[in-house]
Amino acid sequence: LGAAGVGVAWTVAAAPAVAAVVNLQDVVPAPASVQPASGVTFTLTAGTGIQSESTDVGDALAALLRPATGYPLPVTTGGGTPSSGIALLLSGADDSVGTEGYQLDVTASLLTIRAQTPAGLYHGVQTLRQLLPPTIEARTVQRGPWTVAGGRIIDRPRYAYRGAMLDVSRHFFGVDTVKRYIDEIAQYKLNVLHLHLSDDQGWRIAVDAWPRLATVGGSTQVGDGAGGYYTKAQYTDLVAYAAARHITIVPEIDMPGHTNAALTSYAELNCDGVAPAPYTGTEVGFSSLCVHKEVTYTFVQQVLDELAALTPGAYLHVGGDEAHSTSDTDYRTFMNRVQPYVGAAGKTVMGWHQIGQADHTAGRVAQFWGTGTSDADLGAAVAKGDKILLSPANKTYLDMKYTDATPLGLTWAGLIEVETAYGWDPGSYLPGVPAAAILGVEAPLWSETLRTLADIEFMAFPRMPALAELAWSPQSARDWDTFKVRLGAQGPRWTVQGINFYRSPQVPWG
Ligand code: TNX
Repeated sequence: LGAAGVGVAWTVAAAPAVAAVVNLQDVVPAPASVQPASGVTFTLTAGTGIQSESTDVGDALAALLRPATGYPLPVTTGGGTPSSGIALLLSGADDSVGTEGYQLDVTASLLTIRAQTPAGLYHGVQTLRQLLPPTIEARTVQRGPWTVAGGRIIDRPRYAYRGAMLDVSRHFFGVDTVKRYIDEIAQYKLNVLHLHLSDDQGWRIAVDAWPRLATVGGSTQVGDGAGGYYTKAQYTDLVAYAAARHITIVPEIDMPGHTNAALTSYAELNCDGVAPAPYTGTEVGFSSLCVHKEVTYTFVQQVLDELAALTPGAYLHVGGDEAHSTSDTDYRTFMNRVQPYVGAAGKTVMGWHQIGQADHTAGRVAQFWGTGTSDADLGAAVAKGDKILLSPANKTYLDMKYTDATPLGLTWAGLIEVETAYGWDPGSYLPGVPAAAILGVEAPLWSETLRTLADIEFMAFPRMPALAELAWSPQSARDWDTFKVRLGAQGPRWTVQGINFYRSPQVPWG
């Protein structure tokens, strides 16, 4: 600029970097229906108030918006529709929104989210977040304006079960890391976090009746790290943290295989009465609970009872995958005896799709993790009346490398670039499985190669949001060419949030 003393009155054209207003349809996952109102916008100001019929969701919205705007955004709980500001209402939504959907209406003076439940309002808030500039995600005051495009969104999920799984066994992740992942999946309207709480390398949940599971079985992980486990208080805190974000935690105790950490903790659980050494490698399929010992069933029942008591959600996941050291007959004997413990504890059985070998139990869910599109155990599960949760490994496994050059992850199910993760229809993926049998989609993240939050984020972003769209959006709203642009626009949000993401060359990052 000009030197001091030059007699020119500069007009400083160094304009504030005013972000373009986000189009109403540029949301991930894609809403079911969008009607923009051209020329109309709503702008948050220092005087905006939030009137909410759900105190929790009103407070959650205010907590999201206050840091970056610096506005007070007072939350009031009166009913009815105010004439200006933001209103979160538990009535008046279009019937089609169902129990988890919402209707968002944006006019110049009033922004309303209507839903039938707090969960629906919460999902509407996640949409509103994405309609504001990316800097809304900052935790320090940023320059506005905080403008939202006008119009209407009517939205609802395609599937009731929209999940992510985190393997906290191969590498242990503490409460703060799990909470951060909960926050991340909540943004994309997932409603389940499945925690893989036990495996050969570590047992991660305290069990009062069998305390050495945590203190001995929890003291290892892949490699030479210290491992760890959740106390019951910590686990309860995680369950509540998730519930506040309308996410249910599904706990998994993997059995009868993947049990070396339990077997090393208690010699009596072994058929030969000898505890094996702890295991910190990454092989699978070498361990099994002792199917013909009575103590095995005392153990399993007590573990499941304590886990059920910690679990407000409907499901207990009993694993059942890769039981390569258990004969097929023993596998059925074991599962047919164990599954009723879940029902007796008031919960519904979930298992990896091999559980189709065992008897059906009421409401059972078989989680398909194959790399093909047909499988004998899957077929048996469907024939017996199980619901199917889709986690095909070659599409949804977030621990698979993106390309040969990805520094983290495995390759056994193939390389999964973003378009591969995105480009399939859960409704018609498995021939012979009726669309009505599909409960939903879950994206598992196994942690043999992952040690840190940054590692988790690098594998989950951008594929977790891509898979969230399969679980939420109607197939008719999905299209790779428009999705990749919407996804790219999420990049600046992740940058502001400090999320370590993979900058896939398939995506035009905003
Ligand atoms: C297979 S998927 C496993 C896990 C591994 C994963 C690694 C499944 C039910 N079992 O034990 O961690 O592959 O990708």
